Amino acid sequence: MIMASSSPSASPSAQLSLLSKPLPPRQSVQLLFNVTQSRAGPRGAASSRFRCFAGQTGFFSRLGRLIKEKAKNDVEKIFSGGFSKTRDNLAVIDELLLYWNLADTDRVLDELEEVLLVADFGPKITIRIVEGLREDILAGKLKSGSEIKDALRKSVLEILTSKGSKTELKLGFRKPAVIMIVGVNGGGKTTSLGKLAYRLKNEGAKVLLAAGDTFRAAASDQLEIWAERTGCEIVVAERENAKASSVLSQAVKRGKEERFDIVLCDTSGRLHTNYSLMEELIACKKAVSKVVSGAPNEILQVLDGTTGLNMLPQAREFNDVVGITGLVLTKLDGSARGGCVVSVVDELGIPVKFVGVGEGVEDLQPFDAEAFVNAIFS
Ligand SMILES: Nc1nc2c(ncn2[C@@H]2O[C@H](COP(=O)(O)OP(=O)(O)O)[C@@H](O)[C@H]2O)c(=O)[nH]1
Ligand SMILES: [Mg+2]
Repeated sequence: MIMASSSPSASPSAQLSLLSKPLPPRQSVQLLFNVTQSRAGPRGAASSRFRCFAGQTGFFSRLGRLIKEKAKNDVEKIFSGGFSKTRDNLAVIDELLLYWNLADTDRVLDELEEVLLVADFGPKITIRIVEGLREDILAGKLKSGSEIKDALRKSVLEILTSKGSKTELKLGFRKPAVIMIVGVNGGGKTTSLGKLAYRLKNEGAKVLLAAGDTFRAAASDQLEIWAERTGCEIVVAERENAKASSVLSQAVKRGKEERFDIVLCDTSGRLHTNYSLMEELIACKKAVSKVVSGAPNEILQVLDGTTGLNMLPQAREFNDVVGITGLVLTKLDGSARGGCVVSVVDELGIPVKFVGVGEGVEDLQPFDAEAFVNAIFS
């Protein structure tokens, strides 16, 4: 096993966090948390949140929480870039509702249905939303275009929060926490892993990358670039045709010995229909759990947002085989089909934990249902 080491210092942009200079992991997390607390104002909610997470398992809870909290500060970015195509697509709704009157209800709702389908909300959800609106309009509960729009936003938010509300990373309490990234080829696994490493590192975690994509020679080179970019260490296979499970196992062993906080495991892309490759994922999961009990703490499946509803069978199959704890929906910047986020959560009941909104190091947003709804229906 070659343990390639990258530069230990964070890239200049990595230091653009709330800290002016890098601090040791524990200290920086604590410091950042205090900043979050003071931003939240003097009200009780923030201080009780602090007490609640200050136990022995505090580090990982705080980390998962912090990353989520900070998403709220990133909302503007999602507005300005991430979901712009979806938003443009849904902007027709405003025009539709501007001239709405009761007599016109059927035509307006038919058109609304079409707009939602084009944005990939999926037939089931689209019908549920539109019929819910029709009922409320006919019952006299919604009396204007803006009330209808508010009701539409509320129903989307309700779907997202009732089925997929646990969007924080759950990292357990043993070090290192292990996160495995899985999915089909080209979906954005390696890129998302790199962006996640950047976020975690910025929050003060000591992160180790594991190049578990042993099928393609170029795959570990790609991950090494991310290791350099984010200032993280990396473990790569020492020989060709190494088993992915043994690379991941070695990485987690090193993570344990050297007190890393988190090991991020990349894996090869595989079609959900390829049985032997899916078996390999099970082997990876087992190998990792032998080193640290309870690991992997998260198995995140990366889904390509541009494939829209085609991602559903893929996600179901991966979930059946390895048990997916969260989804990462990528390439939502390039797609007008952001509504698929809603169908995926509703159909699978698996929370979307992150969304990819670009190729840059900062283009991975922790998923926040309210911010998402605001972004697409602004
Ligand atoms: N626009 C955009 N491109 C992305 C995003 N995530 C990944 N990509 C691109 O998708 C391609 C495949 O990504 P990669 O991480 O290699 O996929 P993998 O095969 O699943 O590991 C690369 O060109 C990435 O830059 C995203 O959120 N937005
Ligand atoms: Mg890859």
